[in-house]
Amino acid sequence: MLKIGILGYGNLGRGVECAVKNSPDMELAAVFTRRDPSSVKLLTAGVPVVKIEDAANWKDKIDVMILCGGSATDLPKQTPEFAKLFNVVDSFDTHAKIPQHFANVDAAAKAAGKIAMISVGWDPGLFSLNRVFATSFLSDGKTYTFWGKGVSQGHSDAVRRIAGVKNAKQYTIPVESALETVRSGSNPELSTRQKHTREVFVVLEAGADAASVEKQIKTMPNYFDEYDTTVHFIDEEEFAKNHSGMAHGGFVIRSGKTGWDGEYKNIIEYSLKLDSNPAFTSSVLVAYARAMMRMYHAGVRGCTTVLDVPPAYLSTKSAEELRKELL
Ligand code: API
Repeated sequence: MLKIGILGYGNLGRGVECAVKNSPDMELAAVFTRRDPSSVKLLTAGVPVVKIEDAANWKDKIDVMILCGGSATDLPKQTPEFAKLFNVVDSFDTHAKIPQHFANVDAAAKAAGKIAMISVGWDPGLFSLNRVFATSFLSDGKTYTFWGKGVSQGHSDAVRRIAGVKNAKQYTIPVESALETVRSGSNPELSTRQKHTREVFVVLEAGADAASVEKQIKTMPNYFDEYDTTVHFIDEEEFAKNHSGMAHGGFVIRSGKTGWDGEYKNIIEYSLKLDSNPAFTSSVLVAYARAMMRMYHAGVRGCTTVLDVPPAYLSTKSAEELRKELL
């Protein structure tokens, strides 16, 4: 049995708890929180909730710590810090900052003799794998990623970190005409702005300055500055009534040519339709935690990503079963 720790008990943390429950080879050892532990009610009976400051006491009692904080401010600090004590998995999703985050986590994990895996989920994660597959199989072509329409946890979290914001939800909306052109195989040049728009619903704290919050959202680097973003200010009642969902999904599409003179046209499309973005991300995190520990036992140390994982390591089935049933 793999002993799993969860650090951060929000939507993602709760999702990991559910995914661990449904994994026959894992058990939840403890949940670590910044909040007062007595205020955190788990779904699993009998599992301790521990203050994050006391995590070091659990050093030898946890095989993998799954970090469930946000990419905007939590993970850049937490993942390197906890990689000194535990084997860690995170879902860091600021694409532009992945190389720096990887270097920080790699140094910490190698110094401690631990393994780590960053940027696990569906994008980055499963979509990254599909971009690598498609680009390798159709070397003469073009790859497109579309998200939505759906709730980006990363963007919603980033908005909630702005002073004066009480609650926020961000919808990523694909530009349908761009998606259609791409599906036709015509390989257009599309800028970031031409592929998606973003829509944000914000509940302000009393006395907060709406104009300033709107400006901070629209100019936020890596999250909003390259997009056309609409911001709506609403009250808590409307937020609870109309914005409680967390559905998301998207597409990775590559069209490319094969043959002597590129005479054959091919389109690869990978698609996800998710009722709950964090619940799905969590089940990806848990499968990669299993795979990461197989890599650890094979001698791998330092930071890794989904691109380094042999697919058979993800499964609870044996290599023989996989060859017979899924190959
Ligand atoms: C978006 C995507 C979503 C990726 C999924 C996940 C998240 O703009 O909607 O934050 O929800 N980047 N990384």
